[in-house]
Amino acid sequence: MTASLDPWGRSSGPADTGDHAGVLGRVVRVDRGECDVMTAAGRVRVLSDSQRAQDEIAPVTGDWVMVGEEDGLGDVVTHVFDRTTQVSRRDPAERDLEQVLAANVQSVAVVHGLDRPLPPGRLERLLVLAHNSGAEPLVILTKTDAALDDDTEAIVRSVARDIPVLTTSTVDPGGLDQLRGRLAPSETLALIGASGVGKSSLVNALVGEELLEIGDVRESDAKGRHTTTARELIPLNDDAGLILDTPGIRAIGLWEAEHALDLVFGDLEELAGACRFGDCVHDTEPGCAIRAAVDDGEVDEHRVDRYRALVEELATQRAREEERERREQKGGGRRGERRGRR
Ligand SMILES: Nc1nc2c(ncn2[C@@H]2O[C@H](COP(=O)(O)OP(=O)(O)OP(=O)(O)O)[C@@H](O)[C@H]2O)c(=O)[nH]1
Ligand SMILES: [Mg+2]
Ligand SMILES: [Zn+2]
Repeated sequence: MTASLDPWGRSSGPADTGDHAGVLGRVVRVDRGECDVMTAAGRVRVLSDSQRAQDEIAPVTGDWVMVGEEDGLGDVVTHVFDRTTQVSRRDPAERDLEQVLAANVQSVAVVHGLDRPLPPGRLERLLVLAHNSGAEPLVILTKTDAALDDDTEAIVRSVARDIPVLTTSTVDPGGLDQLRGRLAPSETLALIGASGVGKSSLVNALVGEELLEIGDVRESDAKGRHTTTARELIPLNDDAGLILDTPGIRAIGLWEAEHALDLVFGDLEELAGACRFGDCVHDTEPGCAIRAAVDDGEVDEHRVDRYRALVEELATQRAREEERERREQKGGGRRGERRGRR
């Protein structure tokens, strides 16, 4: 079987569909226990309870899957193909679990509405999360028509360093064309960001119709109302790829993202290589190259603080994870073990 069964005839499927029985499709929407899968025969609603059925990982939006019939259950996801990328965070409800937000995307856009400020720490986290997925990160600043008269855009550009920053609005065809131009027909772009920043509005503007529900924002601080509740994959016009819209995220817990810190903190990681002690935490150790750079006014102390906090958070989480694995090995393993992705 080849990827020619791709439902849209353009979004590249799994490299090898192997000998799995059933029908190939891509998950376009996930709700509790059920999901919509686009197959060559159209969109089907299926049970996504593959964890129980297959002792497998649960499918998420963007996954390539096989759909088959199961006695008494109807259509179910019978297999989830390995992901080329996955956007994930620490589950806000269960701190020791990974929550996958999107799969098989080629780029991840951190979306921000210029009608509100963006704390640098929040952007740094979102960018690390985006980069950690294995996909290309970018920043989309929307609502240029309603922008606060402040320096948000400048702050964003300084935090983003080498990452592309696009500015647009739902009433700016130029910005929208630029965005369309970045997305090859076979590619998927995931949108992440806080509620109310204009993710779904952006999708509607790109599609050219009011496909997704849009919510207003609170007047006092432009906070959104969590209008979007499911992660959904939307194909744009034939020559413009697919977009994956997500609900606004509040908690941006990073998950096993140590190696992704270099995207926004590459200069600090390089400096750290010159610290006298290999395990320097850049606090009060003698011979700390990062502290020296702060003293010389070369790097911003607050940025160093945020970097140190992230390093520590990830190390703590890693230690907990290792401890849990040790416990589980003693206990004889568990069902539904999370699959490695790299
Ligand atoms: N002026 C202006 N308003 C916009 C623009 N884009 C979105 N909005 C408004 O911003 C509000 C929130 O838009 P949504 O698209 O629902 O935001 P969202 O990011 O999808 O929010 P959640 O689904 O809650 O995560 C709505 O009132 C939109 O009309 C824009 O470019 N300009
Ligand atoms: Mg939305
Ligand atoms: Zn140091």
